[in-house]
Amino acid sequence: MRRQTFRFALYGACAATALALGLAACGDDDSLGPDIREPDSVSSRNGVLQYTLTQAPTRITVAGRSFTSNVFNGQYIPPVLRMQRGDRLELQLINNIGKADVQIDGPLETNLHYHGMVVTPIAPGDDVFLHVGSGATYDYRWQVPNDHAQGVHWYHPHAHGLVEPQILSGMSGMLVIDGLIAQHYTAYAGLVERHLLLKDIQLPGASDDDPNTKTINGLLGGTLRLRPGEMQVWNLGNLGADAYFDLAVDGAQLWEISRDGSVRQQPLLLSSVFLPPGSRSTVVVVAPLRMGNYAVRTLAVDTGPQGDPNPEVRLATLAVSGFSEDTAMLQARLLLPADRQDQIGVTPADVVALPTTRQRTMVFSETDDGNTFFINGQEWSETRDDVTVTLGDVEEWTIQNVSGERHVFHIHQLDFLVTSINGVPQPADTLRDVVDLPYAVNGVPGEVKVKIPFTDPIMVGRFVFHCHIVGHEDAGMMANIVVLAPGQTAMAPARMRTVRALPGKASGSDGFGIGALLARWSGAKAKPDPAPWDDAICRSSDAPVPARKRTLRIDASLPSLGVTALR
Ligand SMILES: [Cu+2]
Repeated sequence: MRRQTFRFALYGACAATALALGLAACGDDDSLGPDIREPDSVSSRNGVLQYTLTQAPTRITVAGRSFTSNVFNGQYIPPVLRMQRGDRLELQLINNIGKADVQIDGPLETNLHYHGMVVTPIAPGDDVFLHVGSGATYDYRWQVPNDHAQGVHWYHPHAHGLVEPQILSGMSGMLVIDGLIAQHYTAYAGLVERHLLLKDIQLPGASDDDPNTKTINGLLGGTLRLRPGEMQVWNLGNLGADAYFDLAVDGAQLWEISRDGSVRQQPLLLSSVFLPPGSRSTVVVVAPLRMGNYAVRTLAVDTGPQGDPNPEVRLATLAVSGFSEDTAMLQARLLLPADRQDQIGVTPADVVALPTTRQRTMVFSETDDGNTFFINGQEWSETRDDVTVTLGDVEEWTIQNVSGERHVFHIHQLDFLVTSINGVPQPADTLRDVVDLPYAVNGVPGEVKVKIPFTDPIMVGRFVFHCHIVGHEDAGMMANIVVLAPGQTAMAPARMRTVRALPGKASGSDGFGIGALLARWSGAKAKPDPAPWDDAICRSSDAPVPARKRTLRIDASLPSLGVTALR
């Protein structure tokens, strides 16, 4: 507060000069941090996004500190991957992870998960049961459904037990399915659009007891410049590992138009944007009319008596200067529903209308020392299927948190509807793929009810749900779910497979070893070991590998589910 008052005083003295010159505001600009820049982006061409991500130790600068860390393509803030509905991803991942100053002491297995994407969980798609070994290369391939939610999603490693160090190193990036503004909030097509990656990191020398350092696009204390009254579209994602963000901008209005990549049918005015790890929000920001410098803060979050510290931090400054903009007409648009609602895809109303076929309870717990984490009393096992459903089932899960700290429920491959939190009914105003689980108080568990439609044929296969405080996930708080196709009675047992580097390729080297070069010259690709998971569906893992069966698309067999997502 003190700082803001001081800045307002400066504004009074110099505003006239600034206006006369048509320049950016006040002389105290010198005290502002560097501008927060847009990340690089790569877009699909002719329906295909071809890209290579190489993970390797690189010297980076985060929050003003320079050190080595394992990042994608040499960048702590890697490119935003931009795709359209119907596009195909062809992404090559090269694992050259190695020793760095933070988090990682040598080569590690890894992989990629595409958080928020309703795509196949079967390799070479979004399969977290497939690891990419040190020095190996893997080609991910999947297609964006034609009715996929248009919004902000993200990519990050999901190799169980290694997720926290890899995301804390900086390996996470944004993935956008275009169309939110162009189709559903067309009046805002002319606004400046930003992509702001919120991340947490343990800087070199930081203690485990210290709160992680938080940044926006890698900067702590950066500057976001707007004109008085200007409106902008900010795509926000908590792409960090463990920390909560609760973003507030002094003096500005924040209207959420998308949550977790799902279009809101009606903009929602927020006093702050609460972003548990993994969640995303697209907001229309309305800058204050008065010139000056305003705090962009993440508010303190009470994570519970067993939780990690999550204090308030001033992340950046909103610098408001220059000629004012009359945005009254555009602001009036914020009171109106989204355009072309028939083009949104699955809506909350669609999920509400589905009859619930089964109820389950999921209990999130942990040991008193906070080192081991459980779902329904069990740590994750790669070989145990915890939930089996059949495509078309619609379940209500009561998720209880009996521990003294918050957890974060996330399920892959689909979006769900939150129906109540601690007994309070929730409006059916958006779908989500992440929801915060309040901690237990006086022995009363925190409790969230969600309605989960297992209705989209694309999800047939095996995937996971887990706590998205990824340190908790790594320490056991994850479970396996199998979605069977109608008529299918069982799925082959789960098993992890690892894509190995070809012989002659030294682990953790630069990716240009003899083996890798030979592979490139010959066109050969490293193969998962053992055989790919998709060939194992509906058969014993010991059975001989048959020719691949195209049995997973079952469009014609589900005529009566009433969900627009069926394809
Ligand atoms: Cu947790």
